[in-house]
Amino acid sequence: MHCDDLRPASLGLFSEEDLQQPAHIQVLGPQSRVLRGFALPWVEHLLPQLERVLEQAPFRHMVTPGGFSMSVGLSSCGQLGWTTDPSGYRYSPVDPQSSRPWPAMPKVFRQLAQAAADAAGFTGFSPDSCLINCYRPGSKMSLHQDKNERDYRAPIVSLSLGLPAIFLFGGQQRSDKSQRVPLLHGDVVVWGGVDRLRFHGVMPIKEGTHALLGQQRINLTFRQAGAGQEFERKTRSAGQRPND
Ligand code: MD3
Ligand code: FE
Repeated sequence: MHCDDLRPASLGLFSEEDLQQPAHIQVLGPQSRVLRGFALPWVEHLLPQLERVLEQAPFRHMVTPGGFSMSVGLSSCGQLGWTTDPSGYRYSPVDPQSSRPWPAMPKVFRQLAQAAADAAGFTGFSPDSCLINCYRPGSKMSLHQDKNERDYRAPIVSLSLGLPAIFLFGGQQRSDKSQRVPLLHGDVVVWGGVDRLRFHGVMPIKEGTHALLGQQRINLTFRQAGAGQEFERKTRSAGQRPND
C-alpha cells in the first residue's frame, strides 16, 4: 500500500479500532480544539473524492530551501496549493509538476472543514487551500510555524486519516516545551487566534497497518491562504491589510 494507492471506497465506514470512544472535544490551548472522531461519519464520502484529487495531483516529495527532500509526500486541492522548492516556500495557484491549476476542492471537503470550524467556535471559515500530506512509517515533520498565509486571523482545520501520529504542540518560541498529542483516524483539530502561530510538528510515524488506509497517515490541512478574506473586508469597510 503506497501513498498513491488508496483502498477502494467501498470498504466499511469504521474499523473497530476507531470506535473506542465517542466523539468528544479536547482543549489543546486557549483557541485550539481536538474534535475526537469528528470526521468518522464523513470518511466514506471523503475517500473517493480524495482518490480523485490524487489521480490529478499525485503525492510528490518536494525539496526545501535548505536542499532536503521532505519525508512527507505532498499534494493539494483548491485555489492555492502550498509548495516548496530550493527557492522557497509559497502558495501557488498552479501545480508545479503538471503546470495546471490544482484540482478543485471537493464540496464535501469544504463542508467538513466548515462544520469543524463551527464546532470549535470559528464561524465563517472559507478555506481556499487544502494541503494533503502523506506520511509513511518513519516520515516526520520537524517543529515549524505556518507563516505563508496572507492573513493569520482565519483558523486552520486539520483532519487525520489512517495510521496514528503523535502531534507536537509547542509554544510561540521554538524552545518552548511541546505537548505530545496523539491524533487518530477521524480526529479533526482546529487552531486559531492566539494559538495560530504556535510551533508544531509530527513525530516519526510508527510502523502499522490501518484497516482502511494501510501503511500510511494522510493529513488534510484546510486554510484560508490567499487574499479572498481581505477582499471581503476591503469591500465591506475599506479596512487595513494586516500582513503588508
Ligand atoms: C498548530 N501538518 O502541513 S496539521 C503542515 O499532521 C502541518 O500533517 C501537520 O503542520 C500534519 O504545516 C499538522 C495541523 C496544524 C496546522 C497548522 C497549525 C497545526 C497547527 C498552526 C498553528 C498551530
Ligand atoms: Fe504546519
